[in-house]
Amino acid sequence: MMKWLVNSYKFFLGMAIVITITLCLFMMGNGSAIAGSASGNLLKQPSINVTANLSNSAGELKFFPNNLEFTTGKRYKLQLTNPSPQKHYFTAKDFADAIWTQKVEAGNVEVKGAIHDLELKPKAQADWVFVPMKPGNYQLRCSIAGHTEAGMIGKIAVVSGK
Ligand SMILES: [Cu+2]
Repeated sequence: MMKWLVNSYKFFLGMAIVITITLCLFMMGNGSAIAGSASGNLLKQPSINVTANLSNSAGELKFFPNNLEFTTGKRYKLQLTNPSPQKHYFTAKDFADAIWTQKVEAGNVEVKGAIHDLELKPKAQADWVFVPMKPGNYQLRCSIAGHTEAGMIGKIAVVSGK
């Protein structure tokens, strides 16, 4: 009888510890994403610079490169340049929904908050600073009439950093 009591006591104590650890891990997991964007810990991380061009000086309707890859939980500065003689868009709505945008810097202006697409005039440059949150494969395109159809498209992959 006594042994049974001790064994069930151990069992319940073990269960309680497992549940407590699980709850703690769950809360830490949830908290880190929020803490990352809110507390600024992540913002102290030096950014990983990635460059992409919208078209080129010859005016080809392509992105250079047309394949981009990012990792969740890292801070990036995507440096976009339009070296062509006409305006282009960097449109990636689902990608924009899968990241946390810190800011977009262009000229002397910093735009904070959610961004879905950027229009770059000829010779324009803009830096998009963000932290990818959700892994997935996302479509990139230029939404100027006819440009997507002409092949001004690309792929953006977000891979899990865990
Ligand atoms: Cu275009």
